[in-house]
Formats: sequence, structure tokens, C-alpha cells
Amino acid sequence: MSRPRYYITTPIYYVNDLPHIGHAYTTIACDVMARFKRLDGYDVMFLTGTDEHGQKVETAAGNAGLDPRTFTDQVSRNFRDLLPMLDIGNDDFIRTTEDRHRISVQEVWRRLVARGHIYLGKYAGWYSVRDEAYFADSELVDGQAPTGAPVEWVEEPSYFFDLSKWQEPLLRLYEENPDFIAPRSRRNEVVSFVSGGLRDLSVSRTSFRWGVPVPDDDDHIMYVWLDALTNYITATGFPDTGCERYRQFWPADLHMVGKDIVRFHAVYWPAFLMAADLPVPKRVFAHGWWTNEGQKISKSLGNVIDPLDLVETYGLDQMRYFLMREVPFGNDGDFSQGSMIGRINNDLANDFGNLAQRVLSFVARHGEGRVPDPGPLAPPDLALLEQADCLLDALRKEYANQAFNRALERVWEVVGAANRYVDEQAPWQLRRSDPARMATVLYTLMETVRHLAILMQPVVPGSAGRMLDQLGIAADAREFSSIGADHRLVAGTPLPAPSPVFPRFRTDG
Ligand code: ME8
Repeated sequence: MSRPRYYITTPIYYVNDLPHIGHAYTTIACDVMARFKRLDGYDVMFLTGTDEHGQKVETAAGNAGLDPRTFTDQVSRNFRDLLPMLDIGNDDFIRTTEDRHRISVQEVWRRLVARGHIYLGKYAGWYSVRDEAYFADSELVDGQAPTGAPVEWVEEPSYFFDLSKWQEPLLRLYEENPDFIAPRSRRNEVVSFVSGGLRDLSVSRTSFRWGVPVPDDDDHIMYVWLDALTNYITATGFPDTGCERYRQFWPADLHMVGKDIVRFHAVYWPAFLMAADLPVPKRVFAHGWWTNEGQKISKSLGNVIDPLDLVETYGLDQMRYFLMREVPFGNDGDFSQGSMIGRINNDLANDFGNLAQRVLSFVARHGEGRVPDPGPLAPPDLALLEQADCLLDALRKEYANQAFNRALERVWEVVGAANRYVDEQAPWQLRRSDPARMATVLYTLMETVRHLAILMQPVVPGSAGRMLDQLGIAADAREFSSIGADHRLVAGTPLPAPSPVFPRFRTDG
């Protein structure tokens, strides 16, 4: 039987800058989602990559004294090299400068032309290079783009896409697919933007060269957002719509983006696709924005956070956990050293790490280093096991909404219940009085930790893996299909020597 498919994408990042915490955030969130789906039996395609064309990148190359190709080859590597260091399990990495992509974008263009959605005209208006976006006079705020980026006046021949005709189809799309844009606040924003009417969109420029030439008119370079958005279908094999990858994975299940680029993904992209007679993606989730100790993160403020510094200081899984746990996914978040250390020491070291360590070291010392014999289970044991067994269902619901923080809260409810159970059952007191009951309690706890570790793999893959090693769980018994009563630990299985998985973060050096 073929497995269900799941296709998830990150934005492709501009290579004018070094990767920072914001890029790492989106990519880690996608990785967490992709791992969850893989463990849940899906055939997953997870795509990330780099957006290498356009005026912004051309200018950055000039500033670096390099031609754009040499420059993009170098800086794209920074993004690609970061992935293994963040334990990102992407299946493909796309660069918009690749041949496969040029072919795909030009085919989208031809489809739009063939269906009468492109016409030649003249653009006269504002353009922000930093946003790579056009703005009407009425949209400017104090002479700048709403993002605060400077704008320049542009007047040049341009091809236009008839976006104005797509207002009704877009509103219908949002209406018929209430989950197309999430969270709800972003959906409302987009619906009200589109309801206000759409202007035709300039989709080519003649004043710079670094991009994909318009087919049959190479004085024009395609608008970088039409080029960039198309990456999502390029990677599925488009224009070969008969190929297996395309048939299996398009339309995408989820485009994960930051709130800054929701309009491009939820308005322009579906309009381009509908106009080209191609299926639209199922969902766009726009997450919030990170600040650093309360301040906007920017190069000019000198407070850009390098994700590798965080990994080095706090540990990779600790950072991944913090980013997924600290803020409701979709809201803005503030990075602060204090909150990071709090999460590491309270949630990971005290609650979860200590639970596993207490149980495993007790079994190593007083249980001959083997999985204890469960014996007959009493009501409190059954209650805890039931909570652990039911957790997957709860997590599926939260992950379906990308509610990563709530999913982690659910996990911690079981962590809390298990810690209370240890205190109540006090296995150390049973050692002499009732060794059989002690074995039951330890078995129940090990089973609970097994569930917790399996279900925590998406967020903290390395640490959860080490925990499962210590529980003696084989590599092929770590998927979600091993959750529940049918796959209980087998009494007598020898266990490796335990060691703490989540150490405390010490500030005293
Ligand atoms: O927009 N907090 O690329 P980009 C949270 N090339 N997320 C942040 C962030 C922050 N402070 N800063 C950046 C582009 N991000 C286009 C995309 S897609 C077809 C083309 C994340 O390099 C967030 O996901 O400016 C945001 O949407 C993305 O980086 C922007 O990356």
C-alpha cells in the first residue's frame, strides 16, 4: 500500500545576507513538522533553498566586488552548510540559479502568456529593493515602504500580470478553504487586502540583468517574486507534470513563511497558479517575528543572532526546543538569554531529563540493568500508561495546526504526570518492602519515557534518540507505529548504562 504524501517548504532565502536566527527558525519549524509526518508514516518531501536573483542580490554582489554568479555560489553555500548543523533533514535544496529552475519559470511564463494573462505596458511607480516589491503612493508611510525600507521611483517598460482579474477567484479560494491561510489573524489581513481590490502586477524589469530572461523578449528580466515562488513546483519536476514527483507531491501541503511575505504566498502565488491552470497549494502558515532582548533584529543595530553561536552556547536540541516552545507558533517572540536558560533548566533538565535519568539510573542500580518485569498493573499504572498511549492523538491535532508550542505543552502534561507518579509511588521505598511492586512502577515509568522519547524526536532528534538508545529501543521501533500497548518494552531486555541527556545550563562557568 502506498504511503500518504506530505510536501512542506521553507521560503527560499535571499543570499544577500548571512543566515540568522530568523532563517533558522522557519527551517527548524519545517524540519519538526517534516519529522513528525515521517515518523507518522508519511512519505515526506521537505524543500528549502536560496533565492538568488533580483536587484537586491545583484547589488550585494557588486558591494562584495564579485560578479553575481561567483557571489551567489559562495553565499548560497552558507545556507546549505548550516542545514546539517541544525539537524535539518531536507530532501532537496533548490537554487533559483539552477537550469531546472530557469526552465520551470519560463514555462510558467509561457503558460500565462498562452492563457492571455500577460500584457506589455509601462510601469511608473515606487519600488523597494529591500522588499523586492512595488508600492502605490497611497501605501507609502512617510515616504518609505510600510516595512521602513527605502523606495525608488521606477519608470520603465514592463510586462504585467492581470492580477486585478483574480480578486473573485482568490476570495472564493479563501472562502472554500478556510485553512488555506493560517493563523486566523493573517487570513483576515489577506482577505481584507484582496477585498480592497487588486491592481495588475508588474512582472518584468528592464533596468537590471540578474534574473531569468522573459521568453522571446530578453530585454526583460522576470520579476524576482514570480521567479522565486515558482521554486516550489520546480522541485517537484515541473514542467514535467507527468513525472512521479510532481504527481505525488504537487500541490504542496504547506508553505511555511514568515509574516513578512504572506502576501506573496497567499495572493500572488495562488493567482499565478490559477492563471497558469495549475493546482494551488493547500496551506500557507505565516509565523511571527523574533526580536532580540526586545529589539528588532537588524544588521544596522548589530544584534543579529547567529544560530551557530546559540548551538555552541546552549546545544542544538536545546535551541530547537526553545524556539518551538517559547512562543505560540504564529505570534512574535523575543529571544533572551534568561528565557532560554529557564527553558533548558526547568523544562529539559528538571522535568524531562530528570524523569528519564531518575528512572534509568534506578533500574541500572537496583534492577540489574534490565527492563523490569511489569507484573500485574494497578490503577495508577494503567492511568499513566493510558495518558502516554493517548498522547499521539493529541499531538496529531496540534501538529495539524502547526501548534508546536501546544504540542509541547501536551507532552509536558504527561512529563508532569510521570514525575508526580514517581513521587507518589516512591520506588526507592519499595525496594525492600515490595520489590515486585517496585518493578511494576519502574516498568510503567520506562514505558512512559519510551512514549515521550518517541514523540519528542521531531523537536529534539539527537537527545530523544539517545534516550531511546538507553531504553534499548531498536532503530526500527522508533516510529509512531510503535506507540501504544502492542509494542511494550520486553521484560528482561538488557539496557546500556544510562547517562543524563539534558544537562543543566550553568552560568557559574
Ligand atoms: O523573503 N523572525 O527571503 P529572506 C522570524 N527570498 N523569521 C524571520 C526573521 C525574524 N526576525 N527574519 C527572517 C525572502 N525570517 C524571499 C522569500 S520565497 C519564494 C522567497 C525568516 O531571506 C522568515 O521565514 O528575506 C521570513 O519569511 C524569511 O526568513 C525571509 O527570508
